[in-house]
This record gives sequence, C-alpha cells and structure tokens, in this order.
Amino acid sequence: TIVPPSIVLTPSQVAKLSVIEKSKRLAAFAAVDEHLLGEHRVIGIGSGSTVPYVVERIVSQGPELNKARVFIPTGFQSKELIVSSHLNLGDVDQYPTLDITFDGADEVDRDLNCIKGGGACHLREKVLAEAAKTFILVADYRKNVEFLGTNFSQGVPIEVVPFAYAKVLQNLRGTLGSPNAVLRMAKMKAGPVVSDNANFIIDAPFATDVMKDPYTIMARIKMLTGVVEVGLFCHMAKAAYFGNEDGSVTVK
Ligand code: ABF
Repeated sequence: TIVPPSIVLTPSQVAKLSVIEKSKRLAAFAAVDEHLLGEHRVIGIGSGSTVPYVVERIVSQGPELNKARVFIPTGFQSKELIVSSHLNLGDVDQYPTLDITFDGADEVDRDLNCIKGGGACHLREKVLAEAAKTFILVADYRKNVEFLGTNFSQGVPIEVVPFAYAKVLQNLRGTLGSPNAVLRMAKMKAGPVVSDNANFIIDAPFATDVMKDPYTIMARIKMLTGVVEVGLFCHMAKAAYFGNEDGSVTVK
C-alpha cells in the first residue's frame, strides 16, 4: 500500500535533520505552542523553509482543533502546504482580519524589524502580516542579528511592476544610495524572477548606517512610482523565535 507522505515527521526523520533544520523546527514548535490559542480561527501561513514546521506542529494538534480553523496562504507554496496537509484553505478576500500569522524571515534586528522577500513572496506576506492581530516570526539562529544586512547581504527585496523596473533601478542606484541594486534573475539567467503577482524583484543593498533605520529607507523606497512593496517589515512583529544550535530557543 502507498502511504501518503505526512507533514508530521517520524522520530527517524527528525534524527536525520541537519542542525539548521532542527533549529528551524524548534523555533516553529515553540512559536506555535506559545501563540496559537484555542480560540484562534483564522491563521495566516507564510512562506519559506521554516513555515512547514509551523504547519507540522499545527497538524499534530489533531483534526478536532483544526476543523474549526481556516488557513490563509501567502503564496503558491503555502497554499500547497495547507492543501496537502488537509487543512481548511481560505482567502484574505473572505477573511480580511486574521487572528494570527506565522512567517519566516531573512533577518530580524534587535527591534523586531525584518528583511523578507528572499523568496519573492513579501507583498502577500506583508498583507497577511498587516491583516493579522498578531504576527509571529520563526527562524533559525543565523537570522538573529543586531542590525539588518549583517548576514543577509543580497539587499532589500523590492517588488516592482515590470513596466517601471528600469526607472526604479535607476532611482535606487542614484538618489536612494544603492549603487549595487540589481534586477533578480531566475536560475541560469533564464529571465527575471516573476512573483506570484506577475511582478519583478529588485535586490538593493544599503550601507549599514542606512539599515540601522529601516523605516526611513522603507518609506523612501515605497514612494518610488512603480514599487509595489518593500521587503522591510518595520514594527509589525509581536515576537520572533530563533532555534539555536544547542537546542535552545531565543525569543525576541
Ligand atoms: C519567507 O521565506 C520570506 O519572506 C523569507 O524570504 C524566507 C525565509 O525563508 P526560510 O524560512 O527558508 O529561511 O518567509
């Protein structure tokens, strides 16, 4: 008989996980245990490689609890995750207010500001972060930094309408002070990366002192005509959970 793959890992599967995967899983489990309450009905599910462990923890709570819940995805990947885990799928059109959203991050600073969009999903991720009464970040220890841009050097992801990309790139390289801003290309340089919203992504690195005040640079980028959303999430998260190599969890 063919047993369908389950999102809930067996002990032998867990034992085979790398240290980084184990730390993602620890963070996700701790965040769900601490913040997902029995009365929560509408739950946002983010993107990336840490979020499947959030879904694993939720699924392991059992069908009784989960049949009363509806899960809203931030993109194609999380939609597939919800559907394949046999959870109820909803849409933000139906549920413009969410009880809670869990999502990953590329980096989180000491004030819980974060860079997101390494996976090109940050527009929908920001919609679900903003729509949620509580927004919780989950990540491994590499994402836990004092200031943004410390380890994540590829720059701030910026979703831009294709018609405007060259103009926005010029603005970023010029007046906004990111001379190394680039249009994100698909593997093998087959063409630009295209988001779930049919837009392009620009990656714009900024100097460390600029990244110490992420809100200001976020607002300046967002004012450029043609920019749809900036992968800087400022003052949005209630808490961030980081799994550590030694099996502990850091909560910010
Ligand atoms: C999404 O996935 C992003 O906004 C971020 O780019 C990325 C984090 O992925 P991972 O959990 O794989 O590190 O949440």
